[in-house]
Amino acid sequence: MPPKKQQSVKTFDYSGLEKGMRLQVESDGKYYAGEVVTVSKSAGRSKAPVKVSYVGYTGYDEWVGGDRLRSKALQVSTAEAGGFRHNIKAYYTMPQVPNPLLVDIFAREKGVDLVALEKTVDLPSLENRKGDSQAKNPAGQVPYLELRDGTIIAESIAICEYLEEAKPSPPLIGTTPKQRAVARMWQRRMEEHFVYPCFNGFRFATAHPDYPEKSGGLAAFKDFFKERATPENGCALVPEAYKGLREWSVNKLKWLEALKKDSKDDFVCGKRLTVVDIQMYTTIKFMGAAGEPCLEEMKKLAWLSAWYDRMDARPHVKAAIEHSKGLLW
Ligand SMILES: N[C@@H](CCC(=O)N[C@@H](CS)C(=O)NCC(=O)O)C(=O)O
Repeated sequence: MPPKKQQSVKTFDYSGLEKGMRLQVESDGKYYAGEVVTVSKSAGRSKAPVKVSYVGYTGYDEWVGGDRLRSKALQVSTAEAGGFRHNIKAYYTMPQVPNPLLVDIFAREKGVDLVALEKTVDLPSLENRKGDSQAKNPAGQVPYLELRDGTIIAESIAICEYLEEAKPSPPLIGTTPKQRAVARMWQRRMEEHFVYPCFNGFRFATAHPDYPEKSGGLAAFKDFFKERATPENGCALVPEAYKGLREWSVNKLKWLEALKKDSKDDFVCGKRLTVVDIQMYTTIKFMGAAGEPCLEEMKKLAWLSAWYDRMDARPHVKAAIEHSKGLLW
């Protein structure tokens, strides 16, 4: 028997539609000129969230879904039947550590339930660096997704991009090329000059004789990366660089503060939450709890401190932090 043809299911992102916008509305198989009256965010209206009026006809306003609309502002993505989440077989993670926490918060903010797909990989026992886990993700780290067709998607930002494309709404990168480019610009800036100097400052410090007494840090992490950041794994530890890397990451926080302190921005990328806020938040949260200087230094910076409190207060962030309890908090 030939394989069953998979049915195509469309997902609509209505966030680009605004009151008064002109669009085309289908009625009885014909498209008419219409106008957006309102866009509802209520769950009860999710199948037909757009109230439209027909231009030139009064009294025919109705609630419709994306299947009956044509507009450049309406984003449409096609997932296989059952939705894209159905295509994810497992989510390999250890919720207590920063990169999984980034993906966890991103998924929760998007309304994607990854928790039900979680398979915990035990990092302390090096489970991630051997056997099945290492075979699946040769980079030897978490998090990563395993799709039903066997594809592995590792690298936290690649996972976030995948979730964003598969479920565009609510957007955490962007709905237009310009929005996406601006969000990615901020993400790369802060990753290059804050997140990775901070991560490597931590990794290298744990391998230095100063650690933890003179350097600050936690005894439990002493030499944690000795069998991980090895030449065989394509890595190196450069213990003597730890102070410079810490300084670099804190300098970038100060740089961001100087740019933002007189702004009305609530988020790094401007007025909306994007992936960079989540990546920075999870880095500061974990590294601060691990005794790295970024949290204490950030508390001296007014805009960043207020931003961090805003992130902390988000219901999905709180839920993810609760889920990640047991190691450093
Ligand atoms: N570039 C990777 C980094 C992943 C990463 O650093 N994972 C850490 C946990 S936050 C890990 O698996 N550490 C254990 C190890 O390196 O052995 C990503 O963005 O996902």
